[in-house]
Amino acid sequence: MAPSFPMEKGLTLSQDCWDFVHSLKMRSKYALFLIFVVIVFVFIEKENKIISRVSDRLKQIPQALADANGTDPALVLAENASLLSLSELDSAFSQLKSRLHNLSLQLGVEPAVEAALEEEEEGEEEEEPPRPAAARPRRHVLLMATTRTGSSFVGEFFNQQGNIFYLFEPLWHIERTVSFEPGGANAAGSALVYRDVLKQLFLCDLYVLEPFITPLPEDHLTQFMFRRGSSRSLCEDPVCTPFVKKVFEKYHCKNRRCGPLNVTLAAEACRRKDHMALKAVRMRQLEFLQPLAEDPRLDLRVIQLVRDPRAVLASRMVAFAGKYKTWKKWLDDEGQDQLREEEVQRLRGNCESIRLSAELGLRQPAWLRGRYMLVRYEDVARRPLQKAREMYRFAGIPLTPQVEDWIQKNTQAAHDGSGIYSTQKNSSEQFEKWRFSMPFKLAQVVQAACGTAMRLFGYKLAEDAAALTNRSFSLLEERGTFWVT
Ligand SMILES: *[C@@H]1O[C@H](CO)[C@@H](O)[C@H](O)[C@H]1NC(C)=O
Ligand SMILES: *[C@@H]1O[C@H](CO)[C@@H](O)[C@H](O)[C@H]1NC(C)=O
Ligand SMILES: *[C@@H]1O[C@H](CO)[C@@H](O)[C@H](O)[C@H]1NC(C)=O
Ligand SMILES: *[C@@H]1O[C@H](CO)[C@@H](O)[C@H](O)[C@H]1NC(C)=O
Ligand SMILES: *[C@@H]1O[C@H](CO)[C@@H](O)[C@H](O)[C@H]1NC(C)=O
Ligand SMILES: CC(=O)N[C@H]1CO[C@H](CO)[C@@H](O)[C@@H]1O
Repeated sequence: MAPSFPMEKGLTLSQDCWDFVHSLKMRSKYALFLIFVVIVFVFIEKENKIISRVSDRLKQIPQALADANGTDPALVLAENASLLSLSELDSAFSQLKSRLHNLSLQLGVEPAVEAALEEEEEGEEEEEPPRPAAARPRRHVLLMATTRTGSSFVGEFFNQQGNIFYLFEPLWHIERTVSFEPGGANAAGSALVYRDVLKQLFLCDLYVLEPFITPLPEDHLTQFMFRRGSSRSLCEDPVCTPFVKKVFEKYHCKNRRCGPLNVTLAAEACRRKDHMALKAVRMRQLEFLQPLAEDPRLDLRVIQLVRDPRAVLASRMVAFAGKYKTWKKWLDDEGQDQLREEEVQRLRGNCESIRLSAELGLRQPAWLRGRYMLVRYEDVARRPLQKAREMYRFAGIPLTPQVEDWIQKNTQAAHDGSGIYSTQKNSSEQFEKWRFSMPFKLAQVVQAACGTAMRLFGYKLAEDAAALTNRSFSLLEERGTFWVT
């Protein structure tokens, strides 16, 4: 057999193959031949992947540099990639390789071995008996959403599970630091930075956030980790260090006092947990995630959360009133004023980027196969437990009673108008509340700008004001689980 490959890998493969053979009770020489073919095929595949990944790296200059230098935004954004000399590129690339290698050693995985196992698993799904929980591969779940889509609530589904390291909106720090001035970073530039930071975070390299935190952490200690309290993993022992002295702490743990966050302790906790999940409303374009989806160390799962754009706008106009002054003015002016075209354009742009990502995901290109799931807020609101089970099944992580209990507790009998935190029976009322307070002309603008996306997601258009407020007329088309058409 191919002697140029590491022993470990060969052994793992052939061991699995033997198990396979035994389970099928076919011990003829044909089986041996088949195994040989499979192994050779896997090896060729791997070689190809490595080569193409290397050439991808070389093509993606900003990414290589960002990775090599712990994602220094100044370098990525200020420099014109074409100005970089080849030698700079070379050294960035070798640093990147070394860093990635070190990271995978720290994680205790030999990337190639893990990848080989994954491929086996996929090919022989039917025959293989379920692995014990401890031997399950580490999963990395990205909850990809936009604001006001219920992503904090859905994020809790993962935050509440003890063996998942969960981070709440870590990209907030990046958005605050990276400037979006004309001539500076464009949307693609920021997406590249977001993507690279996400990758490092998934690898438990939490230090990558430090340059983006203000004030800069000293000694890897910070009181300014955004919404630390929304991440159980950052507030439990041993990451919660004893509280010694009172210092100004912008983001603190909810139920207990902890010392400033020690990023090293957090990174260690991240490595100890079986899985990793994070929620991000700032990563908009699915296509940018391809390098993460193809990284065998990550075994990425992307859950895209969407919501009726009419409800999203209604909710944003309340939550971010300052940003929607133009809209308010237009509504109050009894239609005297035209809504500024740029506002409509922005709305359309948001809807379109969500739609394009969803269409890409549903198309299931090879790199995303089995890694993408689309979830509607409305379905979560109506059937939270069922949707949680579907998401966990998709992620390949067993759902614990801990999470089920949390969902039961937090979706029952909260008649405080907190929307999603209401019972199933009442939730249809709650999640559709916007219908009864939204002026029809506002709904019309959204329908005109977002019609294509709405049709894709199964949000029915309201023909007139009566339809919008008609309780017996549902604006939701029922859709299946994964929506693969
Ligand atoms: C970046 O490169 C492009 C073409 O490669 C050039 O048009 C542009 O002026 C450069 N920008 C800067 C800031 O050097
Ligand atoms: C990787 O680890 C080696 C040995 O521990 C060390 O010399 C090297 O500097 C590390 N590389 C990076 C980029 O951290
Ligand atoms: C943070 O935690 C690490 C790992 O336990 C420890 O070595 C380090 O001293 C801690 N840093 C501070 C400033 O306490
Ligand atoms: C639904 O909510 C209303 C109050 O808004 C309450 O009176 C009613 O009992 C609730 N129904 C159920 C089934 O919980
Ligand atoms: C409300 O919708 C139902 C179902 O589509 C329809 O039968 C009914 O006529 C509508 N009522 C009004 C007042 O439009
Ligand atoms: C490894 C590497 O290139 N590190 C550099 C990252 O960027 C900072 C400036 O922000 C430099 O000081 C480091 O030398």
